[in-house]
Amino acid sequence: MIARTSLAATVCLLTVAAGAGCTPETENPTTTLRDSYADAFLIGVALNDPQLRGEDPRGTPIVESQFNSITPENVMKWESIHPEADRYDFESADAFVAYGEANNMFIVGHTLVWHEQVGDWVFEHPDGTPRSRGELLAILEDHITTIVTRYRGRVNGWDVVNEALADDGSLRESPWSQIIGEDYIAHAFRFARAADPDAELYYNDYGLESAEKRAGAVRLLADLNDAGVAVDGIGVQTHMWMDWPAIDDIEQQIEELGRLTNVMVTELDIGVLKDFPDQGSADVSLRGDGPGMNPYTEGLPDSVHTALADRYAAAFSVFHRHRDKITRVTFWGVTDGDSWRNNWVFPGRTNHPLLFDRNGSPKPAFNSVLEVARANH
Ligand code: 9MR
Repeated sequence: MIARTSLAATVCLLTVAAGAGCTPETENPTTTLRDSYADAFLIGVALNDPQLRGEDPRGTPIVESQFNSITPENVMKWESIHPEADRYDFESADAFVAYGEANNMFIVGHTLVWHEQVGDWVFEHPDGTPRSRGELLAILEDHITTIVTRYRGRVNGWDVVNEALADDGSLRESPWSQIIGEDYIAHAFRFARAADPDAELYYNDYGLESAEKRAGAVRLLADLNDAGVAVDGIGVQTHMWMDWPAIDDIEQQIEELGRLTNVMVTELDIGVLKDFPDQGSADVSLRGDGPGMNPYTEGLPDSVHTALADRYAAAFSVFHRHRDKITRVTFWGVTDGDSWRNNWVFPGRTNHPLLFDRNGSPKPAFNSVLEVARANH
């Protein structure tokens, strides 16, 4: 558990969570994440359903005080917003956009095209036979046009295509690539651009710290450019572990991609548990088990808090150094209890990957992120 040396420091930690600054004698003056990095990049966060309605007593004060950009963790995914061929459900997505506007936040739409969380009806006829390329393109156009038009001028940027690359940098085998072919990506960007010419359009993926996969992203951006398709930025998800990736690889990724387009860190978190089964995957469908895979069900030891704080500081030092290339850093969840990394890769697995603990209190990692900004001023 966190060792708290004085009541003043404890009060400080709690008031920071509620958005107020404080200056206990033991600490530097505290400010918020978004203010600390105001001259570097936006600081975003992914919201779950209660949070996007401002109805999470623990998370909402943190969201409204610490962040200036929001991404919907799930409610704009295909199966949520377009569950059946002739039925869209905009209720949660509407609430998300209204919440972002009410709080003057930069609003990101996530995600228009992905191979996960999309119903079989998209790719198959009711009798199970596959759709043709023409049919699937028409469905894709209807989906993107309907959603992007609805939020035209309100959603500032879209993750248009998510995770289209395999780990070796080749095009991922998915119903999108198998039925339409690799130009499904170019088509998706064209449909989105036509529906809202002023929105920023992004390609988003994980694992681009690996040179092999990143080479695929570089090829993809070049191919899109050759096809006359403008991409406004690349999202590097940055789902980290304590020992992966090397900080130098993060830096190389930002430098290399930053020469081509804007870079956004779109899904930042740092898992404190054993990476499984292979380094750098954020594949939600992974399942597995093994010894030593769930050591912190009762809380995080001080030593791991400190190591996590150091790891966050190292990452933010790189982000800050490359603030000319990075437009936004978004955390994938508000508190540890909200994180997708719990129950992954087996039920009951307890992770602690974010800056706020399960009570909504800032962790040492929160202060270390603020400290990087202070030190660089
Ligand atoms: O955090 C999301 C989790 O709640 C969902 O169950 C899961 C499947 O939709 O997606 C998680 O978010 C993923 C994101 O949309 C794309 N990159 C990987 C993220 C973590 O798996």
